[in-house]
Amino acid sequence: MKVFVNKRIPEIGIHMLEDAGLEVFIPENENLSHDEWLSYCKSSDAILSVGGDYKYDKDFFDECPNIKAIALFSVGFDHVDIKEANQRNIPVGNTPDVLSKATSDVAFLLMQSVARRASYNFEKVKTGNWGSFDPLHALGQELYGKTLGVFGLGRIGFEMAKKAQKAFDMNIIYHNRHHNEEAENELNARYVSFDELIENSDVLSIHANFKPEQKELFNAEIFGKMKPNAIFVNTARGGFHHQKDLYEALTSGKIWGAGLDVTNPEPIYKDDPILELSNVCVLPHIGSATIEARNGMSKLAAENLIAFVKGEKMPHCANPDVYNN
Ligand code: 8YV
Repeated sequence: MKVFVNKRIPEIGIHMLEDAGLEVFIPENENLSHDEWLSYCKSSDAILSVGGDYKYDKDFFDECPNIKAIALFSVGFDHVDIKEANQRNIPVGNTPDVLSKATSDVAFLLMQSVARRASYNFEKVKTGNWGSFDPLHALGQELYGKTLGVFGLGRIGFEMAKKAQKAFDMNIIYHNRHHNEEAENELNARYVSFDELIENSDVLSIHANFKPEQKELFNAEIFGKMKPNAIFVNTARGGFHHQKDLYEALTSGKIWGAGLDVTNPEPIYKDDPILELSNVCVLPHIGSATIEARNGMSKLAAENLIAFVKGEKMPHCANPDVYNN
């Protein structure tokens, strides 16, 4: 079976695939045009898909009828049309758990960076503007005893809530499709309606899987309902927030600050005015960018493909329903 891997990943997964007898193809030039990428897909049986740039939609599946399995190098699968994959009996593997700590670390980092205006102050130092001591300039806020609102309390949200509680004794409220009993028992997390979440969070952190119907859910109306001291943190998907509305909310004082590891669009335009704001910290989607997490992702992606080749269920499958077809 020929597996197309569109970018180099940590060796561990590649060795696992080769040891299992799979033929692995990684192109020399990793910055593929859409046509190059498609032609490699057409000549492969399975894909180990790295990054969110390529869409696996109806057109893709129609053009690549030979593709039998997809192993994503990500936990998110918003770039895959799961219904289309199910209809064609194509299992789609993902990489949960191994990146939960790393991604929640970035949410926690952004929360604190914004609370203490770290990016703004670093910029001042870099540009030679350390300045003289000013007791009133660019003061931060403390997070002790404040309320963290988690939108989507799954594995990553749980890790974020745990850290926030341990470090700052924060109260945890959350909104989800389902109750998270583990978080309610262990962290005393309280399930609230979406409106309650928005209105009561001092820090609002997004950790949900992104679905098309949630596109720009966090818009002017929602920012308008948030607390003026609120910090908005998005490490999930940029599509969750309306970038211009966020800018407006940040400049008009509707909210206090924002920490983004994901932007809308992604990458962010280099002249996006949000980058000029002193109450913002933006990172280039580095949630899972640790040696540990990326090794784990490589291993899980390989495990998924190896299970498929053996005729077994993928251990981490984004569309387990495919096995009921
Ligand atoms: C990846 C991610 O870095 O897992 C995810 O869903 O967003 C990140 O871990 C990104 O998807 C590139 O593969």
